[in-house]
Amino acid sequence: MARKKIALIGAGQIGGTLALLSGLKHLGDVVLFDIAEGIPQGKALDIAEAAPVEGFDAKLAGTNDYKDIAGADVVIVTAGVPRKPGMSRDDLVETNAKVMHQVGEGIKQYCPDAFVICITNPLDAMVLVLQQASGLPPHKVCGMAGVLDSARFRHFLAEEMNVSVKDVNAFVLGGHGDTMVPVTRYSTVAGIPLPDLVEMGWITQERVDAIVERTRKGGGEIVGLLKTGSAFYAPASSAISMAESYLLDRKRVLPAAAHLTGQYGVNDMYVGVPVVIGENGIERIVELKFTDDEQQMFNHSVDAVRELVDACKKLGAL
Ligand code: A3D
Repeated sequence: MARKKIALIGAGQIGGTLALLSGLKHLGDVVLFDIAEGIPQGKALDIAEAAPVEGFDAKLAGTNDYKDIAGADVVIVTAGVPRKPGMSRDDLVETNAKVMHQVGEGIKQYCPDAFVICITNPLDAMVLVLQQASGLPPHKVCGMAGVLDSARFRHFLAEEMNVSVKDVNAFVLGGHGDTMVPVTRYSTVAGIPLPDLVEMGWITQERVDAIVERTRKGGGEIVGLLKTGSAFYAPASSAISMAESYLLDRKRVLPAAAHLTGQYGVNDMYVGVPVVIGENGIERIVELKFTDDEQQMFNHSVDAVRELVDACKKLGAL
């Protein structure tokens, strides 16, 4: 059986980490694409030279030519600009929408059968621009944010309760911004929901509230520390778990920005919801029953995404 091919559009901080993780996890051959000359070539060669030490056989190539992504099974898109301190994700709309158009054209021409995962911010709007520009069916194009936001939530909860991160499950839904919705009722430790853990005295409601707030601002916390860019290790790990679920048909249930057609009362927009990812891409959208409070928070988050989509429409990007 031929090796799978993973195309990484954008060879920056996340792109380079994605390439290394793809090698370490034996996902397939990797092509790193970037408009910057030398960067994708240099990173590909550097990671190829790690392969004998790590013991993986993937071929790694760097390129500035879209034709080299031909036939890719998975495309992960990080092309664009990240946030600097003081910037919100929304400040990136104009620049990154143009980039999504170029990337969409490249995908349309060279790998129309790929499963595409967008990471470029502002995520929920950029994935819609990318899907439309690529012409791929919506179930083959999704956005990574929920796995990362949930991983942040899981990390903070595990640290607080002094338990293994493996046993902490959590869902963060809605748009990838400060209005995202960490759903505490569906967040568990070994199957025990957070509200029960509060009753059991494992964690106080005040700490849960503080962790929800820290999760919402998790990206900004890292931007503030790094000063020159945004998070890249955890975003790369998160996207790789989605790619793996597609390539290995694992049918994992993960939060992802998916194209909604009426679910959760949302139409023709990408918003973070739980989905099943398998060999057919986004195979199912899981519709949770929200409480009134949760529905209100979710609607508020969807409104923030709608504003970004409208901004893209004004710019002529959609
Ligand atoms: P960075 O290290 O700057 O890499 C971006 C790369 O894109 C650079 O190497 C650029 O040369 C390249 N690039 C720019 N324009 C183009 C183009 N037209 N075609 C191809 N390549 C191009 O950024 P990063 O890797 O840290 O972040 C990448 C994106 O991910 C940014 O938009 C971030 O805001 C976003 N991000 C999203 C999340 C989510 O959870 C959704 C988390 C972290 C970062």
